[in-house]
Amino acid sequence: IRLENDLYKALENEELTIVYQPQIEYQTKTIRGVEALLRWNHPTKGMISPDTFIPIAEETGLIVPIGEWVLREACKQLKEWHQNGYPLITMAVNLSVQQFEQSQLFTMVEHVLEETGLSPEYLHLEITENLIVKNTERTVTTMKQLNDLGIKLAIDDFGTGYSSLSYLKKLPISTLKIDKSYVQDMLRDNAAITKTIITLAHNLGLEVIAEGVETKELADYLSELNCQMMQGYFFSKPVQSSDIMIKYFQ
Ligand code: G
Ligand code: G
Ligand code: MN
Ligand code: NA
Repeated sequence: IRLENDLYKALENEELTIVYQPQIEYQTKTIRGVEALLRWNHPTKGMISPDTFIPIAEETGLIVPIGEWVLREACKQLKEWHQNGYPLITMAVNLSVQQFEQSQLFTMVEHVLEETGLSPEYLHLEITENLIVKNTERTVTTMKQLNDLGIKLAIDDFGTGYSSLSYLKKLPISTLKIDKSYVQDMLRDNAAITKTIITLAHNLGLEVIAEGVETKELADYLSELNCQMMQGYFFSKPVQSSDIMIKYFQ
């Protein structure tokens, strides 16, 4: 209850910040995008992980204003980088199921893009298989509207949910993000699941991103398997926007 009350104040007290994790094309060693990840700098408890407070935000409905804030800040940041002449990278933002249950989600996203002047093609929205399992008329309509506008949809933590695969042909999905648990298992088992996801993505004409890449050995292995897009501590932890500039745009 305490944390819940604190979270109500966190937005207006400007205790929330966003860090960015690069998405790297390994073959060319270039940054192609970043993922925006929320952080809460609590006044007395210090940094609180999203794994702790996102569930509270989802239960209380606070994820709706918080999610809108993240989207606006992330789009503003990317537009600023583009305007400064930095590489035309993309911005990935995580969306919770509760945000999709809002009938205004599409209008909100459209409005944020207009307001920030960011072109929709640079925005990637990450959803999970939980949303796919729901498969309500509203979620399907919203996904199609977002896609029609030019926004790309990525399935986060792919392979960890309980959905069937048929949605990949029916819904406008652009990208599969291989969950870090599969990526990190690759060197221990025969990489069967990761290999299968990469092949599945290629056969369906989807992009594939490996998450949780922590070593060069893993990066080289993924590259051999024709998965070039990677995200993970081997390249960078999620960092402040200024660190992205210093490290990648100079
Ligand atoms: O960044 P890690 O940095 O600890 O993120 C932990 C979890 O929190 C991940 O599952 C991530 O998807 C989720 N998360 C981080 N930022 C956001 C956000 O802005 N919105 C939502 N819905 N989830 C987020
Ligand atoms: O949105 P998603 O559930 O994919 O959130 C990504 C999570 O993975 C965040 O908590 C982020 O900080 C974390 N992460 C990113 N790269 C690595 C990595 O290389 N190793 C591990 N263990 N976690 C990572
Ligand atoms: Mn994510
Ligand atoms: Na993930």
